Amino acid sequence: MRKVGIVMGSDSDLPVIKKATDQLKKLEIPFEVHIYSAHRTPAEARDFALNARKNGFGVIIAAAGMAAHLAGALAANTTLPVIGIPCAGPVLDGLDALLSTVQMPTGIPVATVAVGGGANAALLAAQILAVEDAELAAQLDAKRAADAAAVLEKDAGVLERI
Ligand code: RP5
Repeated sequence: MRKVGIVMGSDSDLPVIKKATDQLKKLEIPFEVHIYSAHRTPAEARDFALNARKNGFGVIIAAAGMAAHLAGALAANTTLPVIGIPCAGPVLDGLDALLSTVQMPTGIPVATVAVGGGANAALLAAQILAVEDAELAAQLDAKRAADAAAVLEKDAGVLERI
């Protein structure tokens, strides 16, 4: 199976990345994690994206906050799918990062998840890899069924909680 490449702009993004790696571990999907910044280490970020396909990656997840250009900068240097996670910063609660990540120019797409959406980023990455992996697709179907069952269990018990 191809790996998921995870890049964060700063170690302060780790709590968001942990949500993604927790999901990937549960699904037994191989991944690598790096701290490369579009602004502080642009050469490393560029090299990672340029070489990602030949290094065995199938999809990239990029998390960054504030002027969050990381996902777009990676996407500019690869045609692998790039999933952007906007991270909440100290001033605008992530709206700055959301707009910086999602508003990509035509030709260089970034699939942007919710602010802090580490789990969904991992699940979307899994769904991309599952296009060509029936076993992984079955795991994702089973997770959906388990999640639905958990909601219905709560539905059955909701009156007792009121
Ligand atoms: C972004 O700036 C990082 O992704 C992080 O979310 C934000 C703040 O970085 P630090 O100042 O905490 O390193 O590049």
